[in-house]
Amino acid sequence: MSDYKKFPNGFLWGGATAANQCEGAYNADGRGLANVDVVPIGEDRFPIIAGKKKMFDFEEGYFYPAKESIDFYHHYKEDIALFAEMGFKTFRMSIAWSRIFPKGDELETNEAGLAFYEDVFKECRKYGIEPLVTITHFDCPIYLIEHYGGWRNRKMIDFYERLCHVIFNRYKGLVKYWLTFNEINMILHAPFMGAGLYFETGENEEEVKYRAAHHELVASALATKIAHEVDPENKVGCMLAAGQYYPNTPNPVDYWQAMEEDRENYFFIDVQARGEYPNYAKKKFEKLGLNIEMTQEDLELLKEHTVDFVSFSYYSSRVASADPELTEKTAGNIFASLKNPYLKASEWGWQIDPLGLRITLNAIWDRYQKPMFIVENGLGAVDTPDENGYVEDDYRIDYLREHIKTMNAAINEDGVELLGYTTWGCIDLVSAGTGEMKKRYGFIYVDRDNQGKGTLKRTKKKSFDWYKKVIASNGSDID
Ligand code: P53
Repeated sequence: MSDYKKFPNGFLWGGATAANQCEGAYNADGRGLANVDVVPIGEDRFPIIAGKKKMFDFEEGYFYPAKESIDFYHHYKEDIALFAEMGFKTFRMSIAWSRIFPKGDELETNEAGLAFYEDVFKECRKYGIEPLVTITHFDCPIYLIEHYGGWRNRKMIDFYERLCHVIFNRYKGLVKYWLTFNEINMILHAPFMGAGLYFETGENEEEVKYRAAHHELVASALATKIAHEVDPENKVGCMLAAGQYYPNTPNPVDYWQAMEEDRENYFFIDVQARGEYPNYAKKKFEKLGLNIEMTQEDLELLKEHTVDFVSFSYYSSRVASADPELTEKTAGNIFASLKNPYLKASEWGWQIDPLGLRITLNAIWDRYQKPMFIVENGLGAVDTPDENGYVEDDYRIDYLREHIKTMNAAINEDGVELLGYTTWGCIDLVSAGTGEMKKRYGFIYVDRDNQGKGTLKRTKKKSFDWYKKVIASNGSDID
């Protein structure tokens, strides 16, 4: 791209992880069990559907990949040193709620859990790495699901509020950037993740989901309020699983469908960034007869405590059609959409669309005019180490390079405001969608396979040195 220019000074280059996908040590030092611990491996790992068995506990015969994961819990010093070697300016990670409140509703905190994150943040600071912390990344203590029904219950707002008070105070001066809920729109697609929802037969699932979403939105506004009160330096962001919808054809009904699908996702950010329920959502609730209880106080909180920035994950664009006959979906994606014939796909069928990132950045910027942060982007691929354990992952470098180019164009040619970029799974970790280790995103290879076997040894891939160069040149040298 001929117009490739410099990235802004202070641009936050880095990588992203989530507690349950890398920490392991699921019961160490008093940690409680969470929903993310009890999902097995495989495409069909979220079997919580109406009328079916609910999985709240470990079961014989199942392999739970998150139990040990890549054991970041015991390797964080080594891992952060490697991130520092790449020159990371920021490191995105999440807090496991059940390390701090093992059940979720207690008044006392688990000091060992709090101390662990304090050590991790201090380790980051030692190298000048700014932590970017997701308060909940798909995790919810099992106890809260069993005893309160997860986020369907209003009481969850209080428990989350308590968690926020504790972490904002404890980590004041160590953490400045916070994200309230990872991929908040995921609640509509995989409601057991994050929201801890399961349904009874015959229940109005749509109503339960939007009620739980309302609780999360209020909790997010409260988090923003508390974060600012505790430290005016704090910056709080929302987080969307993004990817603009394209109409399948120029037929206006397809355009309309694409708009509707976009709204289904942007709905959450409309509330978090603008401070009120958009009219189209109110009308939808009315039309579907959904009863979502909202107090005057809720609405005031939403209005007064909007987020400071909008963050999102981007893996691909999506395609919408009004034609019910069209069913050829992209594979292996919770957000499965129609297949786009103009795009290639990863080994897991996720379609690759770098220009779609520029389109998405512009769509979000046009909608909110708030600073943005790309907090996930990357290629899940099978890596084959050579006899020395080295992986030549040119495919990953190509993927990232093409996305960095369009990101650069969005900043320099379109004028969007972008704070930073953290690639997903900067060190290989467990896949959220399938539980596999085989689906790798990292610059650092971890010796562990789908069955949990391996030495956990860390080895730099070819992309490690490439990303190091990208960061050292502040994005000027991406060859
Ligand atoms: P995996 C689906 C679609 C888009 C984003 O996903 C998604 C998912 C969940 O699979 O989640 C985000 O590991 C999520 C991360 C996750 C990453 O995308 O299935 O925030 O936790 O690991 C990649 O390849």
